[in-house]
Amino acid sequence: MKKSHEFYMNKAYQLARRGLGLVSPNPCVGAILVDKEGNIISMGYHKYFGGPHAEVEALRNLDKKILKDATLYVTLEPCCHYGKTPPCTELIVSRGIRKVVVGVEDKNPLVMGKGVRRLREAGINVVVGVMQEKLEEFYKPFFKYITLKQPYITLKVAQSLDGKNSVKEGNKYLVSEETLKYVHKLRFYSDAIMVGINTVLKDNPRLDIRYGRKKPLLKVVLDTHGKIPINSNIFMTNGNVIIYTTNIRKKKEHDNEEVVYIGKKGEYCNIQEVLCDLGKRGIQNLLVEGGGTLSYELLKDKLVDKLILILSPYIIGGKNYLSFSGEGFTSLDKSIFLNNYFIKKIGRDILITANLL
Ligand code: AOF
Ligand code: ZN
Repeated sequence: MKKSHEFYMNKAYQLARRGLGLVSPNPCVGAILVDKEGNIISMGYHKYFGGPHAEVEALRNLDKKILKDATLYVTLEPCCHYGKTPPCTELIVSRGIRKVVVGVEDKNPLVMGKGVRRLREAGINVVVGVMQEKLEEFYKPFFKYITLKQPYITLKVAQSLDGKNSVKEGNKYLVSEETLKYVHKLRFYSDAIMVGINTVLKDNPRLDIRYGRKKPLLKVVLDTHGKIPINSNIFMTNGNVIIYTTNIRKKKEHDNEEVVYIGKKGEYCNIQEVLCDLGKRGIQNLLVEGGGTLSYELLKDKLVDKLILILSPYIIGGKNYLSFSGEGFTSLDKSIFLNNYFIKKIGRDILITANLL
């Protein structure tokens, strides 16, 4: 039996999600083909960077006779340009498909409505904007990257109820096992993970993926004065490390290390310069994991796209280990206010997520 556009688009979206963490800086895209009775006859998704697009995967090995009456559902507007792969619009036209349902228009300047126009010019019936809101949200990182060449920034902070991210004898995790698994999934979905030097000095984190699916992660440290110890754990784990510093005496000391000299802004590395450099390197999803100074500075400069705040039900007290430090805002008007947020419980912890931009 035939189902709604939303039903099939949701299937395509679930497929698209399988590419999370694997296709960047390209977008995750899913496509399904439905026959005139409403049966799903084929599916495809973008599996790896530079690989075939979702539409190509879905149309593979199908007879033209079947395609003539089929509807193609695709989460993102089909491309109409020659990139690493040929335009999907031409494939769709040449295979004789007569109906295409698109989730959202692509904001890639090379496409931006031109894909839909090309299909319509070829006489194809095109519907645009199914599950639009959800997909606009899903493609935020890709749309930011492709229009501004800057990474989408997710700030993840795990803290006690009273806003402390550690304790003096900090040898145990603040958060539960379930939360750790969630955090490692967030890492998998990211292209790079960034911390400030104080986090390296205090916690000596590994910043790798230890739960679930694994991949090498690019680790980024903002180390204004070039203080990172040579034997820090992040050099010992899988993946490269970039140290951004203003200190030209700081030299590369490991095979997996790159030192990038940048300018200063106030007391710190010029973060805009860092973000442009990461964008040039194809980093679309940047996960920031503290510490207090970096978290505060990013919020103050309105650079955080998404905040993920994890509250672990401890009260620690004291003056140290603040998960947001820096100078602090001097009035509520200037402070960060979450207009809209979403709350969920994971294990014994509370997860708050909010879009800030
Ligand atoms: C993808 N996968 O399934 C779709 C994309 O260099 P190319 O040929 O891989 O083209 C990349 C662009 O194609 C990308 O920026 C996006 O605008 C469009 N659609 N890309 O990687 C897909 N449908
Ligand atoms: Zn394409």
